[in-house]
Amino acid sequence: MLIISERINGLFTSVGKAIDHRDSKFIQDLAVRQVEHGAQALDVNVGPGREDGPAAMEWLVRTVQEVISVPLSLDTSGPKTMEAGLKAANNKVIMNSTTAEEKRMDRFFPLCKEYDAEIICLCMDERGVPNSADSRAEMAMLMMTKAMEHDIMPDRLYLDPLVLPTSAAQDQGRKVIQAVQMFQTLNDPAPRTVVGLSNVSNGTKQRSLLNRTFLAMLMGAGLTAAICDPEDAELMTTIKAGQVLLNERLYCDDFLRD
Ligand code: THG
Repeated sequence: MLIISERINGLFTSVGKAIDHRDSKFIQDLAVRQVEHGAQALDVNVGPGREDGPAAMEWLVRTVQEVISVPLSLDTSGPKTMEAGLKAANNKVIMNSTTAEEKRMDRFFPLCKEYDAEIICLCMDERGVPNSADSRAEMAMLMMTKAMEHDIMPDRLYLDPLVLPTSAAQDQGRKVIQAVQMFQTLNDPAPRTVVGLSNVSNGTKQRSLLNRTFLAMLMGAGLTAAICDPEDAELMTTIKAGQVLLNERLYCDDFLRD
């Protein structure tokens, strides 16, 4: 399971302020802490409604790269902000993300090829989020096909079924789990899958409990990566226990130690 930290995101008030003030120390301390807690990649997002998107992304990428060397997941829907991040990045990059909208794919897949990046394919288009596992798989297949037309092989992709808040769309959790299972049948070897885990608990009182329970279910369905908070200790022990139970981590009595 690839653990991608969700925390370098201007959506968090403190991070948004740090980006506004170009507070390198705050961002660097956070990035280091995330990696120390087990993040194997960092999702970097300058936050919504920003006029200085490209400049903020360039600064954010340079700032975190001074202290950590894990891959970055550049989280933006803006092509200019994305390109600023791609230009500034030294290490492996995951573009987060294209959707199934034609104009987004036509802009983002060439960038993906040019910068030799990996890319997350998010199951939504101009009509919104598909309402079933089948329609998510259909949309994932469409993005995979379109990527291949741009000479991007399926092994460069992460398919994201798009997790919705259980407080608002309770019927979607099961459909997302089914979609993760179906995605793996779309190619051989099975395509990788990713979710933005904390979406599921948005607007609820039991965020951590819902996050880790959903993650355990998704791991059982074969999920390969999650954007989540590695500082959530119970989430991290759930991941370790899941890996032991799926025979992906060697069992020993002290399996929580490493
Ligand atoms: N798929 C992909 N990328 C994504 C998502 C996804 N990126 C963004 C998001 N979803 C994953 N990251 C987060 C980050 C923060 C929160 C949820 C998901 C979150 N934040 C608090 C909130 O909104 O309540 C902020 C609280 C605060 O201000 O402290 O929940 O699905 N590919």
